[in-house]
Amino acid sequence: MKALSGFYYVLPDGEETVYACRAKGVFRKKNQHPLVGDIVQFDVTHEKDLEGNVTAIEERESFLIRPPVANCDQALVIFAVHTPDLNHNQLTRYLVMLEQKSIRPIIVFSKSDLNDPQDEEQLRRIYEPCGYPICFVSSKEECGMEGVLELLKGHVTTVAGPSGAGKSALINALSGRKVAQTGSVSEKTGRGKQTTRHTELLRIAKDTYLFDTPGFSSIETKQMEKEELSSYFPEIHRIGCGCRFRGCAHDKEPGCAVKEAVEAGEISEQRYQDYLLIYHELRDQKKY
Ligand SMILES: Nc1nc2c(ncn2[C@@H]2O[C@H](COP(=O)(O)OP(=O)(O)OP(=O)(O)O)[C@@H](O)[C@H]2O)c(=O)[nH]1
Ligand SMILES: [Mg+2]
Ligand SMILES: [Zn+2]
Repeated sequence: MKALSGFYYVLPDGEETVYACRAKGVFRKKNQHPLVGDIVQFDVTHEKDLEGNVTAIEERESFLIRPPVANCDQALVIFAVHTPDLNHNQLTRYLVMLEQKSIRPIIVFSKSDLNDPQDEEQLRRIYEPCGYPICFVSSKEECGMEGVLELLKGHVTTVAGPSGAGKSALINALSGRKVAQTGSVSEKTGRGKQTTRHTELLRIAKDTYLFDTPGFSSIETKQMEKEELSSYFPEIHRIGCGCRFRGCAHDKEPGCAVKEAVEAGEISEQRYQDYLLIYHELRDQKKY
């Protein structure tokens, strides 16, 4: 349920109290660590003090390193439009990372009470062609909660996004009580203050679990071949079948259906530029 200072908090099946466990020996040798969300086996060492040892980790259905979670089937990618200002490239890197791990992204634009009237339409134009659900929410004014709750029902979902985006505030608004600690956004730097320091699995309704996770200001997109990248952009992947050359990188090639779709407004210029930026990064890192 939670990992903190070398302890792994384990909730036995059907019980209410967690055991503080260590994970020794076997794991260190294999350089393996339990992740929050893991299904484990453990031995009780002190029944009275609720202490134990994790002895085995069951095979994971899915996992992420940033944020560090296991066994979630979808993710709320949470970004504010203002405070902190939306970074499209970072948002796309989160989406790519989730596609890479076969975890379904749900885009959540938070703090809608701070938005300008044209924001929603503009963002929908950019991200709707991806095909992911898109939600606009205000935790402060408790707007948009039903739509998100509907998408969460029966799932184990992680939140992901930069510090200060309002991930913990949204978890509190969704569950109707204060289960997660919230911080603030620095006026000086415009960044969040890294309030959530550990990952924790929270039950917010029957059969509905959410991970609260720490924010990451940068997600790197490295561990893949450049040829794989377009398959993690659903709208580019779909249209890319129509390019003249097989293996078209959608960069400078003639007869590129993707570039035509960008010109026709079917793929957003923003997403295309973010694709190219990451593509060139991957291409150049192979040079040395
Ligand atoms: N105006 C407005 N502010 C919000 C809203 N949701 C969150 N905030 C503010 O945004 C700040 C950061 O919120 P958190 O929920 O702590 O952000 P977080 O994403 O969990 O950040 P980390 O834990 O650092 O990763 C706090 O000052 C919140 O009050 C909202 O809907 N509207
Ligand atoms: Mg938080
Ligand atoms: Zn192409």
